[in-house]
Order: sequence, then structure tokens, then C-alpha cells
Amino acid sequence: DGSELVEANSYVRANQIEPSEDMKGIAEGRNLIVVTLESLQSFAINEEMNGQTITPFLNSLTKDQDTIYFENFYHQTGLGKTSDSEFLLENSLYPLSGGAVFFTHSGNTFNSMAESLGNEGYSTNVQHANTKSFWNRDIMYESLNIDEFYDIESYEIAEGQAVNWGMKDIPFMEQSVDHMTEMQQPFYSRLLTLTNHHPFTLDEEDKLIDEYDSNSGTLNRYFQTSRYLDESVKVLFEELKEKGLYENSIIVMYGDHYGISENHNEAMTQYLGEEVTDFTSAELQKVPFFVHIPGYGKGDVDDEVGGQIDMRPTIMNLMGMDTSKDIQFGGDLFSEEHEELVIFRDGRLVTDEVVYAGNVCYDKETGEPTEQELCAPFIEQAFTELEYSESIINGDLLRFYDEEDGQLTTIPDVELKQ
Ligand code: GP9
Ligand code: MN
Repeated sequence: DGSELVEANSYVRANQIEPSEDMKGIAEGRNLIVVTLESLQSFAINEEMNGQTITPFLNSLTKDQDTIYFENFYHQTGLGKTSDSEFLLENSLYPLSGGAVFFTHSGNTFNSMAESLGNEGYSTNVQHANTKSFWNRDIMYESLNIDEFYDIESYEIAEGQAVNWGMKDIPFMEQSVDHMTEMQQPFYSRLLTLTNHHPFTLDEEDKLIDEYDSNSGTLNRYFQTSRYLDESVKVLFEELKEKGLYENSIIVMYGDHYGISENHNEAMTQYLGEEVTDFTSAELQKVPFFVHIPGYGKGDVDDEVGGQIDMRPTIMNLMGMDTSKDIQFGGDLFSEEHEELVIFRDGRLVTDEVVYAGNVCYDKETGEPTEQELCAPFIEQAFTELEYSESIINGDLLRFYDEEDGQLTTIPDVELKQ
């Protein structure tokens, strides 16, 4: 019932951290561009495959003075895959344990990042060259208060510009930047890429590196499509510069979820040169998270342990927006107070010291099992946090929350959904 919102609210308030003062408002008033890097896992970054660089452009960003790259960042998605990552980004709530929240709760009230930016005068949109109803996006985006959806109808796909699931990422980036030139500024525009998606197929001319040589065709091709995705990000940066949109924007990029499932453990063992245990599998859920701020000048590789739940508070602080009254479960990654605990949607968890997976507590440094006690308090916290987040979604409880003054409005018990 409604008392769950009261409890969840006190939990959120009790765990709230102070965002970084140094980073506050550093990108205030700029256009915000968020790129979802389809299926990209961190094991591809700054690594080679048979002597070939997998992501040269993204690698260069990790060394760039205007970029902060988070190397210990994990996805927290469930069955809703890309859409779950979008949900985490917009709301800093956990997706559901069963089913995609984009389908099951698209009629809920949310307090999305898009809505908050919209209230600040931003125009907001998502660009994705797929049918608008995929993942129920057309309906859910209304609940998230996203003004516009540039779906497949907004793109011209010439001969040779489609492969695998649809439009190739390079022409997608080009046309998406064209759209940006028409947008009311400042804008918040999200770009969802598509080429680096299972089954990872490419046209010959787009294969910029060789296939890998394992027993898994999926993993073998994954390196090539990741390489192609990397090239498309380079094109995005070039186009933004060419169109004069670069300097006045901030570009945030994140991997949405794994591309290589545990079905390919044997091939991954060959690639990594070590056996893929439950510990390794959990660590393989790292996805890249980039914050690129033109003119920043103090770029770094940040080893803070964090996850997708932290994107909203982190970005909103950069945009100079106060989230202290919002119901969100993540925290600003740049804050000294940020808690190094990542709760996976399936109950696994990672901290700076332990990894809990397959009911075993591992020492993060050695990857060896350690005392269960070291994980116990985090297991408890994970359970509580996932429960609160889930009760908010299942009860559509944000209907009764006024984030303007951080107050619960009267809760009419009779109206509550079960
Ligand atoms: C489809 C794209 C990919 O529109 O979001 O979906 P996924 O299978 O990764 O969730
Ligand atoms: Mn995806």
C-alpha cells in the first residue's frame, strides 16, 4: 500500500549523498547528447584481438583531456535489455525482475531526466532508426515526457545503408546530427545505436578488422561490429564539429548490456586466456561509461565502482540541476560520498572489495571465494533496495510524490494498484 512510498522515501533520503561541488553545473545550459552503445562491453576497450585494436576511437577518448572514462562501471539491466538501460538512465530506478518495465508499466507517472530538462527549457528527443513501437517506446516515451521520437520514419536509408537489424550506425550518426541542426537549443538528444547487436553481421566493406578465431561465430563477429560501432562514434564527433554543435554540447556514452552471453564461455576463455568462472562472468558485466565535456581539460580514467543507476544523478549534477528531492536510487559518481556498490538486477552485486555471484562471495582482487560475511550486509541492502524500487513501480507510487517540494501528497488507499 501507500506506506511503501513513505518507507522507500525515507530509505532514499537516508542514503542520499551530496553531489560533487567541483563538477556541479560544469555543462549547464549546453546541449546534452547521450549515446547508447549497443551491446558494448568494457572488455573491448583498450584491448586487442589477435593484434588488432578493437575500439581505437573510444580508446583515444580514455586518454583525452576532455573525457572522464569510468572503467569499473556495470550494467544493471534485466529482460528489458536496451529499454531497461533507458529506464535506469531516465529514472535512476531499477528495472523489474520479470518482464520489461517499458511494456508492463508504460502508463505510470515518472520523474524522468527528460522531464526535468524539459522544465528547464530543453527540447528533448530520442533518435533510433527502428520502428517506434519496438519495446513499446512510443508509449513509454510519452510517460517519460520525451517531446519527440525520431524513429525509422525520420531516416532515409539508401541502398547499402542497412545491415543486420536495420540502418547502419554510420549513416545513422550522420543523419542524427542533421536532425540536431534543426532542433531547438538547448536540446537533450539520445541516440540509440543498432549495428553492434546479435547476431553481429556486417557487409564486407564495413569489416575494419578480422574475425576472431574461436568456436563461437558470435564472439568472432562481435569484435568486428564493435570496431564498426567505434567508427560510427568517431563520425558522430566529426559531424558535431562540422555542424558547429560540438563546443556547446556534452556527450555522454554508455554500453547498455552484455553482447556476449554465458553461452560463449568457452570462446571467452580462449580470448581472455583464463577460465570464465561466476566471478569472471560478473566482472564481464562491465560496460563503458564516458563523460566527454569539450574544454574540460582535466580528463581522467576514474576507477570508482558504479552502475547505470548512477547515470541520472551524475549527469543532472553536471547540468547544474538539483536532484536532492527526487526519488532515485543512484548517486553522483563524482561525489566523494558515492557508495561503491552495484546491484545487478538478478541479485548479483559488486563493491570495491567483493563480488557476490552464484551465491558465493568472492574477493574482488583475487577472484577467489572469501567469507560470506563480507558480502552479507550488501546482500541485505541489495534486497531492500530492489524491493523498494519494485514497489514504487508496481504501485505507480510516484503519482503521489511531489518532487518540487519533496513531499508526499495524500495517498488515497483505494486507488492503489496491487
Ligand atoms: C532495438 C534495440 C535493440 O530497438 O533497442 O534491442 P535490444 O535487443 O538490445 O534490447
Ligand atoms: Mn541493446
